[in-house]
Amino acid sequence: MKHFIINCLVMVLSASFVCAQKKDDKKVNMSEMWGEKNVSVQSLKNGKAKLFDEGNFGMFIHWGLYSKLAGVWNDKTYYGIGEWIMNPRVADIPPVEYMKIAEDYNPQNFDAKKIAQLAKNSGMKYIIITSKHHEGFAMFDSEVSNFNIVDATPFARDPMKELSAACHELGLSFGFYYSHNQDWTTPGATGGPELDEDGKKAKFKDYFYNKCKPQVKEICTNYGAIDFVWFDTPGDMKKEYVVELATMVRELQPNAMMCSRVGHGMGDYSSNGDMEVPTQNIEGLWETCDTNNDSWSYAWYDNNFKSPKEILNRLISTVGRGGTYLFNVGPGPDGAIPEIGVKFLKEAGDWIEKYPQVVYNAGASPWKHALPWGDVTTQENSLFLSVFDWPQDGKLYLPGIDAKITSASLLSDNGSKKISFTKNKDWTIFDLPFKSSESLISVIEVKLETKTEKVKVDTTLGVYPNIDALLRVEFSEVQNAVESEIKWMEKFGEWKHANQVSEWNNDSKVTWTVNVQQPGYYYLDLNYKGNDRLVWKTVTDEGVRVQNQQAATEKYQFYNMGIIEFKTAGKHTISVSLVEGDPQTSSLKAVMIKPIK
Ligand code: JFZ
Repeated sequence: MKHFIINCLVMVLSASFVCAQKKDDKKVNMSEMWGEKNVSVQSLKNGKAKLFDEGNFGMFIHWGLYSKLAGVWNDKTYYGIGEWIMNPRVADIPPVEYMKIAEDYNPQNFDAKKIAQLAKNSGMKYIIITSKHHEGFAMFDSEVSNFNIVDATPFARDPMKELSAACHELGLSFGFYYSHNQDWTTPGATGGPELDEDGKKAKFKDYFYNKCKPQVKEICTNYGAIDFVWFDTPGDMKKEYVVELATMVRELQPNAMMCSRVGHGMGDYSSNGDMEVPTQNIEGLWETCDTNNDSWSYAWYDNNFKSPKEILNRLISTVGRGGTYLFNVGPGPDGAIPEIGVKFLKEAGDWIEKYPQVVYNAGASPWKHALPWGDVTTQENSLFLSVFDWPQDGKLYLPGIDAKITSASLLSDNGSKKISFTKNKDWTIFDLPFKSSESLISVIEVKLETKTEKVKVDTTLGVYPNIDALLRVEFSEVQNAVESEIKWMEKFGEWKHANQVSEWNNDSKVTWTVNVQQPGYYYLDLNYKGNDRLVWKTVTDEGVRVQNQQAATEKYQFYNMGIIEFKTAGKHTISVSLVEGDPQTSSLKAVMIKPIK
């Protein structure tokens, strides 16, 4: 994991677009990432990580000079993450010209109280905001560099003072993002000009001691108690600098949590930065950071906002995997958060207010992965089944649980309603009303005789009679082929990733074990990419074979293979292999098994 994240950080700096990682690399002990080797996760959770661990939901804000540009330079729109606009890989704006933007930057509609109130109403427990991003512009009053919002702009206010005060007033926690390695307008910093004002070659050391460290000292002294210092993109920053910086933060703000992106294992928790919810549970303290549309910072064209349901889905799934969700908004040129983003967040917040037990202090799902209809979070003796896809036939199937259920009820803010359930082998089948009473996500509370952390769950993937089951390769056994995680950018800086199996040969095979609820016929779809046409063969342990040729493109897509039969209920294996086609360019991502209606 560590190597993986660092590879990707390096990749953000370099020009390569894809990085692959062997599955085994991912199994690195997570504790290596927290840095503080002597501090156990449990004592962190009882101490300064309590808010992070139990709150599970925070607001991230990307705000800087780039917000004024909104994705446009010299009348041309640059698509991709807006805060990278000055970078040579985007609009390539010379530092001197970029710095001039500050001269008429006046985000008059910035309202700290409104933003803090939005975070609170949205159910978030803290705010982490960019005090300085890669552009090098300080969004706070800095004695260290005049390139800051108070000295260099007509706005002339310190919005960080206002926001930290507003957060504290509302009982929210507060923290800063600070780009410690990259600073594109400061000589000597990574990505910065090579020569200083006197035309001499600048060193990283100069940037570090003249800007980075003193500015981090400022954000750690001038804003009261802060709860996070979120460093980013350490790249190949030398360990001695990272240690010096992290040590200073620990001295000045002993309660501030630092994320793993400080570098060299000095963080308190791991930050996964791929805008995606992991598919498998992860132990320890970690967060997924994600954004409310596609770019982190405001871009005029980017109105691809996640719906309230999507926000909740991602939040609940992150908590279900054992993590914390950091959700970003980008204020516009005027300093205000775009209206759609505000509206959707508030709707998500209204839902959380009705069902706080699903999110706050909730534990991970004992299934260790999402279920086709939704996801599970836990608390004491209760399983909370958050149903994202309400079943049309009045039945909700839950596989593999071997524990006495004392009650099941459909929650709602005007009283919960008991629901009946039956057992069928190792499946529990709940009887649901045909129509959900909740427009976003319905929650069923299943109370067990024992605490959920003691409960044994068979995590085998199910094949369901009433909903499509997705089997990803990360849940399979791979023989004679290579499973790896690939990452790529769709728009610039917009990361997508996939676990995939490639490097096929005649003996290659990918096998899933599944738990089939009802025997019968199902459609079988494969998700793959490749060239030209491919022939795939799927065989079950009952000797049923589905073999077919379909087209292939360079993008992962689902293709219908035909009908597969499970003759009996219970555990089965299904194995997929490549029969014809280029083994070098073909890669398989997942299998889908769909009930036939
Ligand atoms: C970094 C920044 O470059 C970006 O502008 C934004 O602030 C984001 C939150 O963080 O981008 C990253 C860093 C790491 C990964 C992906 C994007 N990663 O590890 O996958």
